[in-house]
Amino acid sequence: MTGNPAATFIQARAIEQANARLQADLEQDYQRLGELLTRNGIEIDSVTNAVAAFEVAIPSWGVGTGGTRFARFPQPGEPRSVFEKLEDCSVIQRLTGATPRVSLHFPWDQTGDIAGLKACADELKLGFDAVNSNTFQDRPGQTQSYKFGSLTHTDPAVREQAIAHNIECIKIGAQLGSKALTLWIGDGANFPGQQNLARAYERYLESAAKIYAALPSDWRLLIEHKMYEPAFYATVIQDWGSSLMAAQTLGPKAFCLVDLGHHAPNVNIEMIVSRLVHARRLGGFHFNDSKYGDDDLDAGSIDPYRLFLIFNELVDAQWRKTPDLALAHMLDQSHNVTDPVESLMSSAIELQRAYAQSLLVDRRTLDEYQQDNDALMASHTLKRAFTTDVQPILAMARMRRGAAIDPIGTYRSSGYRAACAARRPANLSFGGGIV
Ligand code: LRH
Ligand code: MN
Repeated sequence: MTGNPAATFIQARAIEQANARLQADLEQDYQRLGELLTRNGIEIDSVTNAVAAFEVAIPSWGVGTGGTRFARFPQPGEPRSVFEKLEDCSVIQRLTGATPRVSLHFPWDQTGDIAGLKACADELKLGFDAVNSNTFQDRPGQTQSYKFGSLTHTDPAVREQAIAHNIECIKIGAQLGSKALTLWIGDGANFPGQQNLARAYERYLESAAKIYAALPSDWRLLIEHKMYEPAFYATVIQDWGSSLMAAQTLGPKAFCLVDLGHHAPNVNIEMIVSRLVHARRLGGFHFNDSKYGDDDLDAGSIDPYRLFLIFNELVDAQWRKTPDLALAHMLDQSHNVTDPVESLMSSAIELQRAYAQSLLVDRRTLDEYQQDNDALMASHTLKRAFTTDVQPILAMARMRRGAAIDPIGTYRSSGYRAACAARRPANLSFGGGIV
């Protein structure tokens, strides 16, 4: 795998040189924040260590330029294969230190050389998180169409094809070291009456049980619900209730995955998170942000307080000693107007920010205000943590992991994108869709 631009352009030395210029100011800011937190009984290094240990997976489909049904405006140096996608993912990991794993999507990341893919990832010091199946698109040579659904299709031949594809994804994932399958299906209806809502759900449970039975013992099935799109009247796994009932029906290896963009505007997602934690069935997240629909915008770019409130529920669950809260954190975004590498780096950092702020919540005091029904002071206690500028903690966590104090600045001065543009002839397909 010679000529890997990530190794060439984002060298440790370049990161050290860039950090050297910023280190003194960082240490000053860090010390000042440390003094402030000490006054509130918080040891800054304990927060920095927790942030440094926080990891989120990169969606392989996120490093290419995304688009909408109207258009896609590719940019220079787009990755043309899963191998080039891994190169870009390793740049994000080198500069943030927070994204050591990649979540693949099949058949988008199909390659006849799975062993080569594993070797490439090993060389780039990347691992693989949950694999994603795809029974929401037909591909050339496919015998059964998914036009009217996949795992819930009325025709058993279509369901069998979809089940076989998911089992194939598990097999590939197992070769790559993944430990989970994310199962999102677009199955549903566009017209009232088009589908028997109850029977469709029963077909889902029957099909998903066959996929569940194929899971290796140490794997998990992550069920992803979504309110609408591509179905615009009813979606079989439309909400957290449908997902939770399915997980509880399938078995102990089935969990619910919360994609932030899969809810109606203003839905209280942190409440859903709290309920799934209570049910011991919260399996992970697809982080992104949205203003209207499943916009797949950068995490924390529209409503950072909502992101904070979600992490606040996770930290509160830890504080209440909720057992076995092992979560798969993943980003799931579509980058239509920014450099995907930059957007994914800043999104990973926005998750770290929300996590760090959640660790600053004075939970004992908050608990007292809640017991006393002092609504205002309870709200203020949360807001105080949210309004604390934790930037020095985030940068220090990166520096201590050998990553960049200023990832975007270091990336831009590395010339990586321009080098990729020279190395990867433009794929000028202006088609629609996410990839
Ligand atoms: C569906 C979804 C799902 C992926 C796809 C790329 O909207 O969130 O997680 O398979 O996006
Ligand atoms: Mn998703």
